[in-house]
Amino acid sequence: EGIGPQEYTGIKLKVLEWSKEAEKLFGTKPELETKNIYFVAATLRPETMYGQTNCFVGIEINYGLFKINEKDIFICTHRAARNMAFQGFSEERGKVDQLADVKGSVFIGTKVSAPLSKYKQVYVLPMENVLATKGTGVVTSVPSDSPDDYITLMDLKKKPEYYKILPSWADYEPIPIIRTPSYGDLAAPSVCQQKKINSQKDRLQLTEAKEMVYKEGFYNGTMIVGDYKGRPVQDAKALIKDLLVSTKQGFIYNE
Ligand code: A2H
Repeated sequence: EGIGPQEYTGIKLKVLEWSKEAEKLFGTKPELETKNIYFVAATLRPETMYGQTNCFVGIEINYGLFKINEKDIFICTHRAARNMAFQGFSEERGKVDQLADVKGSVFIGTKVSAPLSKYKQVYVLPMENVLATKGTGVVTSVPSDSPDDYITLMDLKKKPEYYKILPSWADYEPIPIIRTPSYGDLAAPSVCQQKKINSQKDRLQLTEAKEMVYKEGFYNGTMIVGDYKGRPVQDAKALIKDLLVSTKQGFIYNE
């Protein structure tokens, strides 16, 4: 990470059906009934959104429901909502309108729709390494191209009861979306296997894997799905970011 602001693409994952716990808290609130509620994830790789298989939150992290305007409510950390309020998201500059404050665990099992993904509905699942201090505190998961996302999804598939999830919530396969000369069409799974990474606790190995996959994807990757199929990732990245923003499925978020 360099000096100066980091530009993320914010991705809006619309709530389709609350988890049992969230339903108890929010399902009967009249002020939420007519609203569009979104988990907002921050990503550096908008071109990978075709491969989303789920959405991650930290179970111990505090999240808020924030009123953005008359129609829309965002779920993210307070820190991110405050930054957004200073970036022109709220009606009044710097004003944060928080409707609820809950731990991430409440959301596990919530069904959402992820923009551009081949899967029409995906689930909110727990990840151990989500930082409350980065992005929105919500991470959208692309196991084909993110070693962190891949290994976390494998952990969840292996030990659903330990993570307190239903096996069906993690029953999604990585989608081949980018072709690379060195690691094929599923770069993250291929590098994780090559480096014999076993779980999301292998932090050092994962950091290396992340670097390898990121570089190969960015410099040598070609899109094999979606609106810019056949284009190099280097060109597709900005085009897909613009597509997400112009269709209001995403937005630019700086920090
Ligand atoms: B990336 P940087 Cl396919 N805690 O998006 C932990 N990780 C977070 C986070 C948080 N609070 N907020 C965002 N991130 C993840 C896609 C992706 C990402 C792919 C490959 C690599 C990759 C799908 N997940 O990131 O520290 C998000 O995951 C590798 C760096 O600001 C976001 O982009 O550089 C990235 O980390 C931002 O990390």
